[in-house]
Amino acid sequence: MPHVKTVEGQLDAHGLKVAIVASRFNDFIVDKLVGGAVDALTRHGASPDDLTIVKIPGAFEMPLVAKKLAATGKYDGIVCVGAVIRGATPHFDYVAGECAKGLALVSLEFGIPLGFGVLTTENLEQAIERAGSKSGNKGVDAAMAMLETARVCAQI
Ligand code: INI
Repeated sequence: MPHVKTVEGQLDAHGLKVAIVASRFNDFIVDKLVGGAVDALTRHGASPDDLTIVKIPGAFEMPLVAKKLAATGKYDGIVCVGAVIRGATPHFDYVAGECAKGLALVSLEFGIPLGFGVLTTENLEQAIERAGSKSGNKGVDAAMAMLETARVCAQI
């Protein structure tokens, strides 16, 4: 392949100010995602003093809080972690859909990197698998995606 100018983000979190928005609903799962996000960011150089965890009731409330945080201009990125687990009613679809759609809008409206670490699973077992067991930790993945995106955006 010929040499092609390539822009890519380094996974260096030094100096980054990051808000981690975490829902209390299913908190025994979400706490693992928060831990994963904090661990990933600090292992890549972020100072714990530059991280702020913001707790909210549920995934439905996440877009508004992310929007308020983005509007402060204080953060280089936002990591959103939550767990929406399907129940017996269509509630899941409304909560998960509005959460994902709203967060995408916030990211675009404010031009802020936003890691989407909200699990949307059919059952509790799938959520446990993604919160630090056999399918990894989606809080880690969301934090790393936010970090890489922040570093890419800084170069564009
Ligand atoms: N919120 C979640 O974060 N996860 C869920 O699984 C969930 N379910 O299944 O209902 C959920 N509902 C609460 C919702 O996010 C709001 O907090 C609530 O409707 C009040 O506005």
